[in-house]
Amino acid sequence: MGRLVVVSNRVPLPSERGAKAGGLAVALADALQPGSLWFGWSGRRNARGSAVTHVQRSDGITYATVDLTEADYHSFYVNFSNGALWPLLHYRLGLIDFKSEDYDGYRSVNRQFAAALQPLLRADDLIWVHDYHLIPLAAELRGMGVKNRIGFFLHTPFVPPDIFHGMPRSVELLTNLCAYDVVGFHTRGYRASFLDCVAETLGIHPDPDGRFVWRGHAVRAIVDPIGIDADSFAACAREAAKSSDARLLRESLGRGALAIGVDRLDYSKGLVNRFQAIGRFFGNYPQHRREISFLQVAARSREDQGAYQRLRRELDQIVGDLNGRYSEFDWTPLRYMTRAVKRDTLAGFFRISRLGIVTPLRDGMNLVAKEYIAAQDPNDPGVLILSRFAGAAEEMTEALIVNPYDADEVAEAMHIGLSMDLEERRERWQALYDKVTGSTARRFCTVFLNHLGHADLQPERPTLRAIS
Ligand code: GDG
Repeated sequence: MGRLVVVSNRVPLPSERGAKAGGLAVALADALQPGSLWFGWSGRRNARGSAVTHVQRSDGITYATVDLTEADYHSFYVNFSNGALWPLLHYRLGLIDFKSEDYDGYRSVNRQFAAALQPLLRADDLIWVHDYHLIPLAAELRGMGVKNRIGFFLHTPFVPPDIFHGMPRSVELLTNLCAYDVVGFHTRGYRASFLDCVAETLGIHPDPDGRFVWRGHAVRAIVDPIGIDADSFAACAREAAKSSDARLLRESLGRGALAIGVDRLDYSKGLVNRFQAIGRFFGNYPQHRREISFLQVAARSREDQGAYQRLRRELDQIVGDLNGRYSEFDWTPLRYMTRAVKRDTLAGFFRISRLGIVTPLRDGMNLVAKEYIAAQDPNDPGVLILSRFAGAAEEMTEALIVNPYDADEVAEAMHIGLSMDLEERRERWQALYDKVTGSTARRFCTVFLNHLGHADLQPERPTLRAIS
């Protein structure tokens, strides 16, 4: 295989990794061998924009980044990527704020990225592009004569045609995806939605393996669920559960148990519904008051967007109402933090929690569900409550699967989880742990790169049909 070139919107520069190290850097750790290149945005905004490429090396890996102008940052990143594509891909058509000038900015930044990346490429590089910010990148690179294998992985869900076409310029975005050799999704459902869009919109009928040809170019859509490095997370949790932070947290609970939620502060994560369900739980099951405290860590994100500012205000109010209503002078039902907590500290908190609450309204995968399972004590594991609308629910069927919109159902799952006997907790946890350790970050990378590097991308049975 040739050199691996990873492209993502934000590059986690080694010099900047702090408390919130994680995400893509952890997922790709095994794939990023010395000699690899990681390209993307530096996170900086200035007047020069992408004119200069900054290069730094660490552990044999080259990190090449460009800056964005203030105008590009707003149109490409804030307005189109996060203000239009993100809600679209999470089924929230009502939140889409589409402006054609933002779309032009999105295309322009993808062109700038392609122009900055192209001179750095070698003929046999394998290029792996990540996420919705960069859908047009392969089309731009192809336009510049780049013939390398290029793969794309979408970290969010993909939506059915009726939703997808709610977005202006959707056909252009779809055909842009067809400029990749491999397009990866977390679940069978997302891939099916993409292939439905291809069939309905382009009149092409992919074969059962997700292969099709678009304008002479062979494309393959694959299912490749992302995972975590479960062994190292479990080891980290074992140590962190002995730390002073975990001890202080446990002491603060008295004889009560802990339920934990950890999410970016994002409307897709279902925090409003979750807090309503917690209120319903204490209302419907008063016997559990004082028996359990909820801890929600919701690190602030995308704070320059109106939808996120409104969400934060709404959550502040719900937390205030809930705690005002149910608190006792020596017990708080819901502890709510909007700043990030260190990764190993979180692992320890997961381990000492009796319930893990993961109830997004939509989520591509949700790694917290996997981390919670990896962190548990095998002798006394906690119970995972998981939304049916998280990609993780396709695999993690032994969790208590809930509809996050149904406050009564989520409250009941909390009651069931708290009342569950040790034998059932162990059985469920073991089955989930086997899945989490079998579908790791390493496997995710290997599967994708095998398809990108070795797959015979010629469709076996291409079937082309024009729209009549
Ligand atoms: C996107 C997709 C998909 C969270 N708070 C803190 C913190 N975290 C860590 C978690 C976890 C990661 O961030 C979040 O991953 P998720 O998967 O839950 O969600 P997104 O950030 O929305 O990620 C998602 C993912 O891409 C991968 O494809 O699963 O569906 O939306 O690792 O533990 N880490 C630290 N402090 C925090 O306060 N250190």
